[in-house]
Amino acid sequence: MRTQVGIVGAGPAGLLLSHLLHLEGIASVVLEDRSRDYVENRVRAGVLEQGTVELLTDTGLGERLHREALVHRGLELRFDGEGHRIDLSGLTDGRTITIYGQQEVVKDLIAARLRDDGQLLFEVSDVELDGLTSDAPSIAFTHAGERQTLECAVVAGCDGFHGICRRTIPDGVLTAYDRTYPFGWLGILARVGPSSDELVYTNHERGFSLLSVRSPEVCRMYLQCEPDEDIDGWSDDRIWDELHTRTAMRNGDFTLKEGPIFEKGVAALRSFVVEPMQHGRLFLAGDAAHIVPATGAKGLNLAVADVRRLSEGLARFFATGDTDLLDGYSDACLRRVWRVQHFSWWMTSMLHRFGADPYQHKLQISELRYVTSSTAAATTLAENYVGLPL
Ligand code: RFL
Ligand code: PHB
Repeated sequence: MRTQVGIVGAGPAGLLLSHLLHLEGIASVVLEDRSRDYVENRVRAGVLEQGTVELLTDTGLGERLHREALVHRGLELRFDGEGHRIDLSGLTDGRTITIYGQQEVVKDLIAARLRDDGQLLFEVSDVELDGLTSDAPSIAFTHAGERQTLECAVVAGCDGFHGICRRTIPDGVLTAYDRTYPFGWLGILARVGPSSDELVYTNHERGFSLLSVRSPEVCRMYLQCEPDEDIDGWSDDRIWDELHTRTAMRNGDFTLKEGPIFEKGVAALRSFVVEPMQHGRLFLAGDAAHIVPATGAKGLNLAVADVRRLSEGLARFFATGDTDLLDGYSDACLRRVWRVQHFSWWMTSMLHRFGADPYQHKLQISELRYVTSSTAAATTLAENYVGLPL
């Protein structure tokens, strides 16, 4: 098999890259180790920055998104039993965020690639990269019981944090930076309408909680938990009790609506970056190169920003042979990556319980009071949350 760009991973990064390259007239093949059904139903992110929505819209992926997604103009920070609204739009010249499940983005991307005769191979195994520092790299893989080789000019490593592309790069090439957090998130989906018009991020003495939404009938909610929390210890009743406790308002002015829970899972929180995001003809994009804790709602948006740059560099390269944009890919992405690393770490630090440390809790409350009372501080949160034009 032969193509121009071999893409490993059919998450948002790999699929969107394949779509953007197609619009530039560049051929690609996407290799994914899971089934189509699995990647279309994997529940993850929900918040799209305006820039992400604009890119999806401009490239023909906005039809269902604009029909079904929810546009939000603010969010709430809740602490000490009181809610404080951050006017995201008012503080950022009218910019908004859009709530649309990551798996819906993935479904739309897969539909678009298949409509355009894109080559997506699901359930491949034993992916191996070769010749990365030559100008003719290749990807060996097994599909439907048959070992095959994909010859290409460039490999895009879009295979997420646990993928093989980053790990294929020889020792000594990459520098890794990371931070783990002493907690995880227990996330649920419930069949119930939202209890609040906007997302509610709560700092409570029993731990962080987040109320989000997917549609007028489905809510997404999270609780801070142990990083290795056993989900079997969490009955539906226990989850609702904990959500009620953490989101309660001192004046009793909030009612959390309950409904049947139909999805539960625990995710660890982690910050991670490798530099550079390139080795020879291998370019890393999305979670393969960097991870942020979900508190800033940035991971998917960062993956989109990476592949937008990568597609521009590849378009120039295949049109002219010129590698200047590709050579600058890693540095250009890393500027945004580190801004988002800081923002996600900051939101996480401000909103979670780090053990019984009364001093740190006092600092958090002081910072939350500042962010919710100073226009300058609120603007910092708002402009990062809606997405900076880096
Ligand atoms: P993905 O989505 O992990 O896709 C990688 C794909 O590669 C496949 N793969 C392989 N394929 C072939 N061969 C191999 N050896 C392979 N190894 C792996 C995998 O099966 C998979 O299909 O990475 P990508 O495309 O970079 O996308 C990144 C996003 O998925 C991620 O950053 C976000 O989900 C993070 N995130 C959020 N981001 C946001 O922007 N806004 C949010 O509101 C938000 N909330 C979240 C989140 C992540 C969460 N979890 C579960 C980690 C909330 C949660 C709870
Ligand atoms: C979500 O809706 O899944 C979501 C929203 C905001 C976050 C993280 C996840 O910060």
